[in-house]
Amino acid sequence: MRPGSIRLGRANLDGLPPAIRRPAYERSRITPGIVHLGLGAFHRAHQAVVIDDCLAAGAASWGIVGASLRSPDTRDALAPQDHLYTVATRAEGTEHRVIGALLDSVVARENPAALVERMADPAIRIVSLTVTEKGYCHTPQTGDLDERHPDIVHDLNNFGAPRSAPGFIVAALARRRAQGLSPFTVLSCDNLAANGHTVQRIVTQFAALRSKDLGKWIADTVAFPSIMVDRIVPETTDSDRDAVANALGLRDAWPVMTEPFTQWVVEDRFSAGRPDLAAAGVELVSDVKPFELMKLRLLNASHSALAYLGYLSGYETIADTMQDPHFARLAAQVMEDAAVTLTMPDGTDLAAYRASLLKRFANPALHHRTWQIAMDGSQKLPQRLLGAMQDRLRKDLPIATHALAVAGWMRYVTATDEQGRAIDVRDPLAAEFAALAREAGPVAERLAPALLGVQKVFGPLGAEPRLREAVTAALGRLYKDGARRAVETLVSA
Ligand code: CS2
Repeated sequence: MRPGSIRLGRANLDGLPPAIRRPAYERSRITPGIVHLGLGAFHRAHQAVVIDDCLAAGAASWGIVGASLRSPDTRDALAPQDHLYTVATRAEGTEHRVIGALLDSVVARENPAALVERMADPAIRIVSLTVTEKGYCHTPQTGDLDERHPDIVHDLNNFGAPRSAPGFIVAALARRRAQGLSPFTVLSCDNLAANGHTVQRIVTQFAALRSKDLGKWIADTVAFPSIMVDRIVPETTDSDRDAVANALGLRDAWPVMTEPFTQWVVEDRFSAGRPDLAAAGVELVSDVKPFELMKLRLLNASHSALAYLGYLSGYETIADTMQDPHFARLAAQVMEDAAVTLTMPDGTDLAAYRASLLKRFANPALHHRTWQIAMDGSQKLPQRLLGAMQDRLRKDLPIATHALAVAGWMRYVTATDEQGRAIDVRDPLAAEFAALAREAGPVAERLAPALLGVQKVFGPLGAEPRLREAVTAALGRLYKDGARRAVETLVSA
């Protein structure tokens, strides 16, 4: 038989090669305490690994039920293997670990009422989310619920059978309140600015549209801790699946690939208890904001800069991009410029953090595509790049580096690359950007102001004369010289 033609599952865990780490607990005794919305690769390589450690330390009532909001793909891949899957950690070598923390999975679209019911189960004490920035149905620039978002309009009219993450949370909380149950903690694990506060605002705004009392009850009783999460998790490819099958001698339909580094900083405010996260390496703090901003403005900002400008320069992955010394310098410069906008608690070594990010980006074992990170820029720009630009302008500091990154995004969302080929732009506002680009033509003086006028992304900052000037000049260089030369010129200045 071909190696890996038998499927990973409960029955063959004991037969795995000795080098493969497996759940260090009796899985049949584990019961669910967490419902997680957004069962993607990031959750499975990050939070689920931490929970796996908690379960091994004896926290048997904190297993995870995962929900995909739309696609059945993850459930279809994992259900036949008893929801076991492999995390492959890649650097010089690869380490494999089979995770058992995920006990079950559901597809919200197939039966939304059943998911609401599961979330309302008194055993569930945490509802966590990784639904990506756009999954919050909010306006990234202001942090408010987008009341005209089609999913929100739908959910207000179909309260018991929602589609959106805010819709599910509010429906389940309403159910708990009606049954006299205490609420669960809502834990947003996405890269939003002040994620806990932001999701609290979105959820209470949604609830208040339904009923004032419900909105107030949520505001008064539900905890929304903010957190900072960090682990680089590229999309799994078929060759990754083959490599994992070779290591396991069994087929895993959806393993996840990641790096050795992992970090989770959590505000310690839970309304219904939590597992002993500190024992599993989580940093519990009273205020996570400085760490969140540090990560968004150093890691994610330079990631986005590398993604847009690297993609335009023909680089497929972040590691390829980092091999070009000018781009490595660009990433360092984005971080350096952002660092002066941060106020960190005593003892934080920002220089060491920056150096470690550059090393992580350069990890050649991770095939992290620039195209993947380039996705959903409209939802990412404000917290990654624009906040730092605003702070630098306030201090009268130059913004040329960040302006080139924003111009790279503009050039990218025109949907035509430097060779005239189409770019597959994935963004909720892609059609609006393409229309603006068509109207403006490839002329920086027309395109930059047109895109800066998109309020949902730029808000009032788009009208700032110094920002307009810097971004227009950078876009002009991209059109004239191309992204590689423009980056070289910037970092050599
Ligand atoms: C990336 C992040 O896709 C992206 O936009 O910048 O997913 C990044 O890899 C993670 O935030 C790292 O923790």
